[in-house]
Amino acid sequence: MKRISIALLMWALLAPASGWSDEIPPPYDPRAAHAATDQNHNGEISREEFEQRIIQIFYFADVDKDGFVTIGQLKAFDEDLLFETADGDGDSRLSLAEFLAARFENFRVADTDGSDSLSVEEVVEDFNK
Ligand SMILES: [Ca+2]
Ligand SMILES: [Ca+2]
Ligand SMILES: [Ca+2]
Repeated sequence: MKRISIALLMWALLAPASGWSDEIPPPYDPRAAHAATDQNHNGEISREEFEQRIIQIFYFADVDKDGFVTIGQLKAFDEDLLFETADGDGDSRLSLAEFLAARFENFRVADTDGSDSLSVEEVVEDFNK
């Protein structure tokens, strides 16, 4: 089974937006992904911060703005989501609700101490497993 990492998801919008010039960052840095998603910089990604990120990615991926993302649209932003698993009703496209449900399942798994938030360590651990 393909590994799902939420760090990859959180990284998704970071690289194109930040306009690196001369220095090419490593392709996926879970610490940078965590920092970018931790909006209030308290060292933890709350459910709200995580949800905001998911919604952001959904609307970026939904290029034709029909409220659904197809596998082709999503791959550009979230290449490691298990699309078939996330597509609960099997119509080959994901609603925001389906996307959120799939990603919050990942959140729950990554939150190993059950604090309802993700520390840097939890994100790094999830990334490395
Ligand atoms: Ca936070
Ligand atoms: Ca669907
Ligand atoms: Ca936690």
